[in-house]
Amino acid sequence: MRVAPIGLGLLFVTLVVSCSSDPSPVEGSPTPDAGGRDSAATPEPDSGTGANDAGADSGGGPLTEQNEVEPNDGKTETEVGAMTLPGQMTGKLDPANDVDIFGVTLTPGELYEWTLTPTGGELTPHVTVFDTTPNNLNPTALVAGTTKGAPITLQHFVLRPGKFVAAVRDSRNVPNASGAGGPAFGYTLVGRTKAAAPVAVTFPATKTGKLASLGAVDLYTFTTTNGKGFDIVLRAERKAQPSTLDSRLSLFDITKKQAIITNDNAAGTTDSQIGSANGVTGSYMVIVDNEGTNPADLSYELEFSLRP
Ligand SMILES: [Ca+2]
Ligand SMILES: [Ca+2]
Ligand SMILES: [Ca+2]
Repeated sequence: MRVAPIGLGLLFVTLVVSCSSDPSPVEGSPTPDAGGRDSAATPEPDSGTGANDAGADSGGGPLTEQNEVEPNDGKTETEVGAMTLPGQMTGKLDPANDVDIFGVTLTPGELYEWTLTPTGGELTPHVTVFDTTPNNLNPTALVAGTTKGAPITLQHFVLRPGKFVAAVRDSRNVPNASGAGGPAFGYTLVGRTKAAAPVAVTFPATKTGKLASLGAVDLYTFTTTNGKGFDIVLRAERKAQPSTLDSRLSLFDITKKQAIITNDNAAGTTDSQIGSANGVTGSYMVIVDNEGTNPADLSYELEFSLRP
C-alpha cells in the first residue's frame, strides 16, 4: 500500500480497515510456511490446559503523567502527539469527531498493555496501536469498546521494529465519523510493558486455551523441535465445538529478537497455522491473538506437531 507522507488520518483509516488481511505468510528463516496444507491429523500424546494470561505484573517502572496537546489528529505527519512509556495520557475527545494520535516507541519482543478509561462518562472507548511505516508487517492491534463509560484493555506483542502510534477514538466514530465527542468525552490512556509469562511447550503437544478478551494475547514458548520440521496449528472455528475466535498466530525468535512468521488465516478458514520444513533450536515465542469482533467464545486448541 502506497501512502503519501501527509494524511496520517487517511492512513489510519486505511490500516484499520485492512487489519485483518495482513500479508502472510512472511518469508524468513527458518523457511517457514503458513496454512494451505492439510494439517497432520495425529492424536496428541500430551494434552494440557494452559493457564495463560500472557503477562504477569506490569513492568517498566512508574507511569509518566502526561496531558494531550492539540492538534494531534494526524491530519499531517507532524500532527501527532508524543507519549512516553510507561505512561498515562490524560485527554479528551472534544470537539465532536476528535481523534487523538500519539507517537510511541515500542520494542520488538515486548508485550505491551494499554488501558483506555473514560473519565467523563460519555466515551465509548476505541484504541488502536499500529505501525505507520508503509508496507510494514506489524499487525494492527485494536479494541473497540461497546459500552459507554467502560474501560477497555488491549494487549499486543510487538513483532518487528516500526514507527508506532496509539490512537484514541470513540467507537461510534469508527470507521465513519458520527458526531461523538464533546466536553464529557474525557479519558486516560495508560501504556506499559508487561512481563511475558508464556506457557512452556515440548513438541509434540496439544494445548487448549481461551483468550481472556478480544484484546488479549496468549503466549507459548519452546526451545527445540529435535531437528525436525514442525507445524503449529490453531483450531477455533475448526474444533469440535467451534468458537468465535478469529485467530492470528505469530512466531518470534527470542534469541535473535526477530519475528519469523505471521499467519492470520490458513486456507479456507479463519484459523491460523504456521510451520517450517526445517528444525529449529533456540528460544521461540508463539503468539496467539484475535482479529475478530465476537467475544462469545474465545477458546481454541493449539497443536504443536513434528513433521516425519
Ligand atoms: Ca483531544
Ligand atoms: Ca485530537
Ligand atoms: Ca484469522
